[in-house]
Amino acid sequence: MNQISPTQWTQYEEQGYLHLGRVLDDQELHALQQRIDEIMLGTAPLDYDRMLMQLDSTTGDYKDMPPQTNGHKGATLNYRKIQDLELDPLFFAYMQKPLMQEICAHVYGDQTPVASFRAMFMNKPAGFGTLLPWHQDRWSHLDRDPLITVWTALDPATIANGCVKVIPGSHRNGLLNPDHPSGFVTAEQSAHFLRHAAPLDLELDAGEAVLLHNWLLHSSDTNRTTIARRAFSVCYMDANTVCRNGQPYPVIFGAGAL
Ligand SMILES: O=C(O)CCC(=O)C(=O)O
Repeated sequence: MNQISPTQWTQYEEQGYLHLGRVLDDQELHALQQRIDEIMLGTAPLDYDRMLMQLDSTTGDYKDMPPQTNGHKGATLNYRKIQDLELDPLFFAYMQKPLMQEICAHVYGDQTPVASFRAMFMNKPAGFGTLLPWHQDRWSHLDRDPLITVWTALDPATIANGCVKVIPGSHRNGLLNPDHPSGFVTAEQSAHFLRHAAPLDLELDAGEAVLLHNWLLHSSDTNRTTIARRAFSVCYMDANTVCRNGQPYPVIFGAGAL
């Protein structure tokens, strides 16, 4: 039986986001929380040289972020971003849950193989976190746009610790800055949209997830609390997508799936 109703899909199409509710039970949540901390501390049995890792900025300013490069950068919980988490069996199992398959089949068609463009830890370490400016998720080096992201809270995501904010319905304007390599919009563009629609804070409990249309304008603030805001963000795309630099992507559902 489908877990997402036609009414919910209509809401998603209108608003560009959909609360998926609790998607991890206590045991699964605890296991992922523990595993991501092990990955940050360098004690997980993974090939870190195959993983993109980035420490957080110390100023909260986007332009001050250290580069995101392959390999472990020291045992600390102050990572901002870690990609290639499909290499970890626990995160990979989560990516293949039936709910994710149902979402991908609805969006891309049930005969279309689906790959992950990125399986990414996004963190706002306690007392840190970097302000993420308004943007759409799109990448100009792909021959077609990945359409969806499932964003899962591994800690409570609140206004105070930098939950994701969205401008509901903004995905319906299409790509705002098609020439930008990764979907950032200008201050004038975001101000224009914010004059017409109030931003919505997507506060979630740990273990809850939200489905996001990749063209929905979103941003997130710094973390002013003593609680980290750990999250797992997976962008699912049509596995036929071709990357201009020839990079292969892991297939998650359908022919060729890992
Ligand atoms: O986690 C965040 O603060 C933002 C995440 C984001 O932009 C994404 O998952 O596409």
